[in-house]
Amino acid sequence: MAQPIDFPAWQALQQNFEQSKHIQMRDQFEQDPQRAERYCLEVGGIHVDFSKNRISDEILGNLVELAKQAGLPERMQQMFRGEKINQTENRAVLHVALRNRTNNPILVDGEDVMPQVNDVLRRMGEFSHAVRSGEWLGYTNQVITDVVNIGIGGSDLGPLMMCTALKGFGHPRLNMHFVSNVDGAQLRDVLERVHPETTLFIIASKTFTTQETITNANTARQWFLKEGSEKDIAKHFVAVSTNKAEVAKFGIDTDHMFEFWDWVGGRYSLWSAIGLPIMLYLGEENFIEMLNGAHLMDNHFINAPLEKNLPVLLGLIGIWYINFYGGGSHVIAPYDQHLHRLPKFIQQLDMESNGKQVKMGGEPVATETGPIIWGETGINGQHAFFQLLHQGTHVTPIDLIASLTKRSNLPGHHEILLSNVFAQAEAFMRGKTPEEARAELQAQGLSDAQIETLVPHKTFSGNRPTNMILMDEVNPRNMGSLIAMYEHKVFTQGVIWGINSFDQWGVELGKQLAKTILAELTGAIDPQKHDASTSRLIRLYRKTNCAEDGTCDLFN
Ligand code: G6Q
Repeated sequence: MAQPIDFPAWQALQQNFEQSKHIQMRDQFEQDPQRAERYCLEVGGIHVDFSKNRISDEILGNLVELAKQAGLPERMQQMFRGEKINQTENRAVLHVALRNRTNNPILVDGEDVMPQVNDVLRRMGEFSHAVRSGEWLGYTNQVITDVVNIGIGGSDLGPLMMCTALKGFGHPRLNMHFVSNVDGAQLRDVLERVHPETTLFIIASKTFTTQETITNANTARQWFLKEGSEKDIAKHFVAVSTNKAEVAKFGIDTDHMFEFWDWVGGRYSLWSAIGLPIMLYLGEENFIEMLNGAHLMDNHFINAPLEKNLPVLLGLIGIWYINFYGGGSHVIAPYDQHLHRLPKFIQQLDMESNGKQVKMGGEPVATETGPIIWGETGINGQHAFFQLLHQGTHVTPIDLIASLTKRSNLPGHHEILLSNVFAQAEAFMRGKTPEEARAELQAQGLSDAQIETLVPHKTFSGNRPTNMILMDEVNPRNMGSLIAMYEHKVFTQGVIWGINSFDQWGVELGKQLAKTILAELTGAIDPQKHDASTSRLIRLYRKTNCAEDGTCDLFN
C-alpha cells in the first residue's frame, strides 16, 4: 500500500514547507485584505474561520491534491455505502446511517439497515416520553427523578458530553448521573444521592462484557435489591447493547433492551441507543434535532467539493502541522463552561481512531499519525497552560470554540468571554515583535538597560495557528453538526495516513492482562510469570490486603 510520502502532492508540500516556514501570518494578513473572507466556511450554524493558519492558496491546493491522491473521495463513498471499511474487524462503519434523516436505504450484507435504525429510535422515543411525562413509574409508583448511566469509554463520554453541553434543554425533573470508573468511589457517591424508588439505571455496553461496567452494574443491582425485589428490576434497569444473550444473562428483560449494531463504533455511538440518556434528558424532539444537525454535516461532507469541505479542510490543515511542522499535539479549547467535557470527548474520538502505527495492509506507517489531543475550557486554560502555547517551543494548533449567542443572562459575562477568545486568536497570530515590546517598555519609563533585559522575555514569536469555531447558538442541532464535523475530520486524516480509524486493538491488551492479575491479587491463582516489577507490585498489594494464610477475598 502506498505511503503518503510517495504521493506527488506530498513532495510538493515538502517544498511549500521549506519555502514558507518563515512566512509570518501577520504579513499575509497585511498583504491580502480578503484573507479572512476567503479562509472561512459556514455549514448550518457552524462558522469556522481558519485564516489564522500558516497556509496559502498553493498549500491548500496541494493538501487537497494529497487528499485526492490518497483516495479520500472513494473512501468517503465506501463509508456512506456501508462497505466494510473497518477491515480488521470486518465491519461496516455506519454512524452516518444513525442520522440518515432522508432515510434512503443503506445496505450492509445486502440488507437495508434503516428499518432497524428507525425502529430503535421509535422505541427510544416511546420510552423517553413515558419517563419524562411521568407515565413510567418506579416500583412504589413514584416518578423517575434520577437517571444513572453506567458505561465507560464510548458508552459514557458522548452522552455525558451532550447532556452537559445542552443542560439548558434538559428536563427539570431529571438529574443525570454518569458512572464509568470501577473505582467504587464514583458509584458510591452517586448512590448516596439517589433513591431506589425513583432511580432508573441504564446499563450501556456494546459488548456487555466490559469488566468495569458489569462490576458497577452488579453493585447497583445489589444496592437496588436491598429495598426493591427481583420483579421490580424491570422498572428500574434497562440495557443498551449489541449483545442480547449477555443482557439476558445479567437479568435484564430483553424487552427493556435498546439495541445497536456492530457497525456502530463505541466512540461513534452517541447517535445510537447509547444516546438514550441524551434523549431522556433532552426529549425526543431535541435528540432528532441533534441527528438533523449531524445529517446536515454528513451531507456537506459527502457533497461539497474538497476545497470547500469543512471537515476535509480541518483534517488537511491538521496534517500540515502534524506531518510537516512536527506538531504532535492539538488543543481543544471551548470558551463555554457547558462544553467543558468536549476536549475529553474529542480526545477519545481522535486518539482512539488515529493512534495507529500500521497501515491498513499491516505495514508500518512512514509518517506521524494522530496527534495528542488535550484541552480545557479556554478561559481557564489562559490562566494555566496557555503560557506554553504562546511562548513555548512547540507548534500546537488550537481549536477555539465559542457561542455567538449569550449562554447566560448575567450582564457582561458573554462579552468578556468572547473578547478573550478573539484576543487570544489575535495574540497567537500576531505575537509581539521585539520593537513592539521595546516601545511598550519605553512608554513605561524603564531605563535602557532594564528594557534590553526584558525585551526577549516580552517578545512573542506569534505565527501560532488557531481555528476559530463559532456556533450561532449552542443547541442540539449545532452540537450534532459540530461533533459530526470532528468525526469526519478524523476520518479524513485516517484516510491520508492509510490507517484503520475504526478499530482499537490497543484497548484490548491491558484488558487481557488485568484479568490474569485480578485472579492473582485475589489469591485465586498463584502469580504467573511477570516481569520483576509487576511481580513485586502484586506482592506489595497482597501484603497490604491479604491474610497471613494467603486468603485475600477482595469482594467481601
Ligand atoms: C470506543 C471503544 C471503547 C468502548 C469501551 C466500552 O470506541 O471501543 O471506548 O466504548 O471500551 O465498551 P463497551 O460499550 O463494550 O462496554
